[in-house]
Amino acid sequence: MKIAILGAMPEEIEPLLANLDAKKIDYANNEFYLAKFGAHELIIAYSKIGKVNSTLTATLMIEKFGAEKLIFTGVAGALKEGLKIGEILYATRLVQHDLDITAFGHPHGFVPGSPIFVDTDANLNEIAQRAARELGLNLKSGIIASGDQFVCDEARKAWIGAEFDASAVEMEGASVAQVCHALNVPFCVLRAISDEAGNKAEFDFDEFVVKSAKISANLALKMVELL
Ligand code: 4EZ
Repeated sequence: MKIAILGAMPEEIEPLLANLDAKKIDYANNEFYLAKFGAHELIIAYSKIGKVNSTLTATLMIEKFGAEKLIFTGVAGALKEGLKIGEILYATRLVQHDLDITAFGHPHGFVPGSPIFVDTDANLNEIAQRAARELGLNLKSGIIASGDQFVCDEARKAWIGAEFDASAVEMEGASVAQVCHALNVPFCVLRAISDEAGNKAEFDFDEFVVKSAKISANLALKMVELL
């Protein structure tokens, strides 16, 4: 099977590439890495940060490179008290927290023709849980909210958490979800916590991004072993 593993930043996929002998293809201002892994063919890329970049890369992985399933791996800011730096979750569903036509009476996150929340694939989430057990990881789950903003503000953090009942915040998951939903490709989103999205979150992010990204990437690779 052709399986896409997508991150947003180099740090989020480098732990994968370190373990593989991959061939690099440059296309559309992106780098795509092709590698064999057991019976599977992997397509690995980092999209660059944000919803637009990740939309493009996810679409290319599916439409140009033929990915049949997609695993997103990376880091996120925690919105809930119980989720700490270094812990990891999978998204049950994803929403765009910055999509706003509320002036017309619509709810936050909604535009006509698209669902507010996109669910991740139950089968992949099941495999993520099995993979986590094998690695001895305590895999949590929850709603993930995405937007084109690094959240490092207590008020914004509280609002996103309350409005969408979201557990974590990042900048790509919900756009990748829209792509996979539209193209009928099963997908999941793994995110290890790098910061708590409050004041000065950027300092925690810088300190923990590499370590947390590695935790998520390892889980993604273990999932591929079980697929
Ligand atoms: C975006 N990613 C962060 C990109 C940071 C620095 C040059 C994940 C993330 C995140 N996104 C970790 N913590 C976050 C937060 N508090 N708000 C938004 O996907 C770029």
